[in-house]
Amino acid sequence: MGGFKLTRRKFLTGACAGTSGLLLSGCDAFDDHLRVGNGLRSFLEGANDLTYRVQRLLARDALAPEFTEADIRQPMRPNGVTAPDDDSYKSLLANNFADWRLEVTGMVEKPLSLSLDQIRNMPSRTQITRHDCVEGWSVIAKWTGTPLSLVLDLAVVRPEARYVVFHCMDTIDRDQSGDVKYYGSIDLVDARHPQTILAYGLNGRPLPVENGAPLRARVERQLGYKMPKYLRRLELVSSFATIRGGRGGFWEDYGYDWYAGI
Ligand SMILES: Nc1nc2c(c(=O)[nH]1)N[C@H]1C(S)=C(S)[C@@H](COP(=O)(O)O)O[C@H]1N2
Ligand SMILES: [Mo]
Repeated sequence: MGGFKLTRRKFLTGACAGTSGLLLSGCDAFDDHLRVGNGLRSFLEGANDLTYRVQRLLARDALAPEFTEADIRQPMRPNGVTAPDDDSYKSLLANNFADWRLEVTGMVEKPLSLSLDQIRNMPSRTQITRHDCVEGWSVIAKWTGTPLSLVLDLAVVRPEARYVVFHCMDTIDRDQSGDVKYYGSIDLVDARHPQTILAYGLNGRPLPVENGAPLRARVERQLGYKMPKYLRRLELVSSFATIRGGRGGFWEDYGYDWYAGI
């Protein structure tokens, strides 16, 4: 444990040495915050990834790179589940998602149930970004959707909420309790980040089934597995205790990092 702390301190000092004078003062403050007994320090030690700690303190609002139309050189590659064979999904699809609703539940003042039209009528954002999968491939594509922050504002998030959990419609696994549908989560900093959108459009067309129709998350500063497709419900929580294995996502419960910053 002592060794770990030393390594982390060294890393942070190194990270600060390479930055501008403006950020150096931030680094002084950072060191000060790391004194034993400081509340921030115990929070940091509870977080599960160094990138996460550094990003949250030094680059909360940094934007992921955006590209131009000319950079879109191939179709978006589908991955993971690409054709949910769940009956409930197939019947929603057969009706062009007219009966689909996005539920917003948990630690909110106003639980929501939004139709696709309601979501499409909200202000939108279009961004051309690079999707990086943990398997080692990347694709640049254009995504259109509603900023997640607007949906959270409509639902009025309670102060004790810390994470948004995404509940999906596709079965990714089966265990002793039955079908396991894909699930994942992000914190409220990423949830309110300007590039975090609930996307219904891909490369100028409606989002295809293989890429997550009718609605999928785009969380541009993290790897692909942090962007759940086939959304059906957003749940505001203060911990992952009630979310299956307790680590905040399907792949996380298999041992992947919860924070997959790029
Ligand atoms: N519901 C759901 N979301 C998911 C997955 C999945 O299997 N099911 N796979 C994840 C992974 S690993 C990646 S790389 C991206 C793939 O998105 P794409 O099909 O648009 O390429 O979706 C992510 N979100
Ligand atoms: Mo992935």
